[in-house]
Amino acid sequence: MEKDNNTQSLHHSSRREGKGVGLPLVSIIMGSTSDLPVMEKACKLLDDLQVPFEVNALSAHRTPSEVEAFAQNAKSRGIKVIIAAAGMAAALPGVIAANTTLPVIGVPIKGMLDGLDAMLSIIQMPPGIPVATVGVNGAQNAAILAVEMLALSDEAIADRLWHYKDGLREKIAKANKDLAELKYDFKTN
Ligand code: AIR
Repeated sequence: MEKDNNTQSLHHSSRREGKGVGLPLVSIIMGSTSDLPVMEKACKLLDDLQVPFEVNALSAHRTPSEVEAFAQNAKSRGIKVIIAAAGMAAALPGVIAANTTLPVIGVPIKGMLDGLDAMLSIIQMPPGIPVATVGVNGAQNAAILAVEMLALSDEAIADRLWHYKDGLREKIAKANKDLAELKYDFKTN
């Protein structure tokens, strides 16, 4: 992990800037640092909405006992939601979900087969062990879903989330203004 430049810079900046924001509420876990370019979108969203989070790599296949220990201890450490990302035979979110009562959001990472392998591995959980699965590479949506869960019991977070969603509405209002400028002989608006 220390050899990976992306991870190192993320690690350093969170150590530098994350002091004093309190304990993490969201834990982002990825199967490999090769998933980081996708998962940085989740980090950015949580940062923008001022939600304390941690980010680590664990693999259901390469470090199975560490995954179990992480999942079993997450709740007592104050974590409220887990976002777990993996590609290929993506067992990580399901194994975490099997070892905690916290909600687990799974992010299928596109590697082979356009990410269909990972998506089906994450979404097709047996009855009793659900994983809330977002689309392939849907890291940003995973973070928004996590924030929506936190917003159920935190008004300040709910306010920031509302502000974020307002921004999306404004974006479409602006898009429609731009589209109104398009000139075609048979365009009626
Ligand atoms: N992976 C790692 N352990 C188990 C799985 N399924 C996934 C990672 C990554 C892919 O395998 O989540 O998406 C390739 O990992 P790497 O480390 O070879 O780049």
